Amino acid sequence: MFALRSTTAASVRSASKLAPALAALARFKSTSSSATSLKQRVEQLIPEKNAEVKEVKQKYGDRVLGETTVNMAYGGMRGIKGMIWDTSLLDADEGIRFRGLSIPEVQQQLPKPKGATETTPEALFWLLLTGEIPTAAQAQSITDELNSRASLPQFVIDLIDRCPSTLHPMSQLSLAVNALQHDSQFAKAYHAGINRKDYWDPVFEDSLDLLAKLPLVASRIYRNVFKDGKHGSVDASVDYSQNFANLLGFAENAEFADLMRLYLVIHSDHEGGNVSAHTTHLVGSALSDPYLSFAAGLNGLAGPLHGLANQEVLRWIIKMQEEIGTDTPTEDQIREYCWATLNSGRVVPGYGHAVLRKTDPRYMAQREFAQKNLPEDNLFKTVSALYKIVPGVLTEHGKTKNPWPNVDAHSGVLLRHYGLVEQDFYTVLFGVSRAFGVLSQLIWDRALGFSIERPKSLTTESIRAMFEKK
Ligand code: CMX
Repeated sequence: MFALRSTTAASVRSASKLAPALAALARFKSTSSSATSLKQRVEQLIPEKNAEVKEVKQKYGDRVLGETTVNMAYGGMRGIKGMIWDTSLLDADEGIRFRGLSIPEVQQQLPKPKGATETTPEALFWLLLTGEIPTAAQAQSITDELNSRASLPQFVIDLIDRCPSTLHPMSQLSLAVNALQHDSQFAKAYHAGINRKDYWDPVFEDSLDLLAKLPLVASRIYRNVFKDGKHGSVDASVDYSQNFANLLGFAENAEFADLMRLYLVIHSDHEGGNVSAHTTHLVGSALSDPYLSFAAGLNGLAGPLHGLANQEVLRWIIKMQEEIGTDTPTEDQIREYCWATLNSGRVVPGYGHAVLRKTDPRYMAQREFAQKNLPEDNLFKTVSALYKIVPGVLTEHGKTKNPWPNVDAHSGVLLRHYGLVEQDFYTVLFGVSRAFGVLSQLIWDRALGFSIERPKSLTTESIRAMFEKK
């Protein structure tokens, strides 16, 4: 990987520039097995990754990644290759891979807690940060670490409790995450004059603190807005998803905890260009701390074309059942309802994607969970009927580039089956999961010294001037 075979003067110069990084890599290789904590392991990997990035930039820094057309500039920068996101990569046909692993591979290869059928976001977090499959003990060490950090400052509790129940749960989540910034270790370290080489360390600490606190924040919002306003506490003997299930009020149902594990794993990361990931990365590039960066990402996730689509899907299906007057609509009735939605100038929520061109494997993972655990659920049957009908309708409609379902088309029916029926809360669950992905990359952004983002914008007039010059 680091072979420097050329004997030109330039390559000798670059080889000598790489020497310290290569020496650090050699040190890393000899010490990797002694890593006991995730933080230690990340610290060991940083010199290697920095050496790799340096090498790639030296070798290929002048190469062109792709062209940008005028349509791309007007069309939401779709497909422009302009950022680095190492934790996951999205293929239009195959879907997401986390550090090279597909969702079924993640489900198969990552450790599971005793008695669980799904792997955990803690194990995934290790994979996202290191590119390595954790042992059961390593995954457990993240669980323990997060459990030990799970508490909220009183003023944040008061702040959430004072929100009117009419304030959308996503706004409450964003507000609380911004308030947690009060205790940002990165912000304090920056103020105290930390060396830029060490930025990643307090960003790592903030990220773990934030991940640990999110179930407490999210469940507090849920129980205030939709339940009795009574709150539980974190049980140090169980994993993150079981704790989250308990805090939400679903302690009794073991299947629900497994659903949470699946949910939190599959919604975590979807490469870097989507609105929530890109926003977190962009705001972080100004050295805003993880709380401020992630809160910004959450505000993007709260848009109906992005994460909020999961609440829209269930709302749309329930409205369809109400309007048709049955919870077992026929295929013809469903088709007619889809056309009515399209003809009234609205989108069919849960279908289409900016990158994907086939069924989202996150949809398939949830479908398999439903086939196993709730095959007779009427709403699941309707979701399955939609899967049969909507792609054909959207293809006939002729606008969308991808008529297939995305992740949001399936999550609501699973949550509803277990009694989590409050659609306005669904995007909060997406937000808790998304933190695992975007914070992993944010730690690497600072470890690799990524620059402040500043792409070039143009005016319509300047585009005319470019191409209409005599
Ligand atoms: N229903 C109706 N029309 C749709 C559509 C859908 N599900 N998906 C795309 N289209 C339309 C677009 O609105 C666009 O119309 P105009 O040309 O009139 O503007 C046209 O088809 C082309 O769009 P596209 O290139 O296929 O899709 P985009 O990359 O522009 O947008 C997305 C992607 C997801 C916003 C879009 O498919 C959509 O609105 N889907 C429904 C909302 C949804 O499910 N969002 C969740 C996505 C996953 C997530 O982020 O959580």
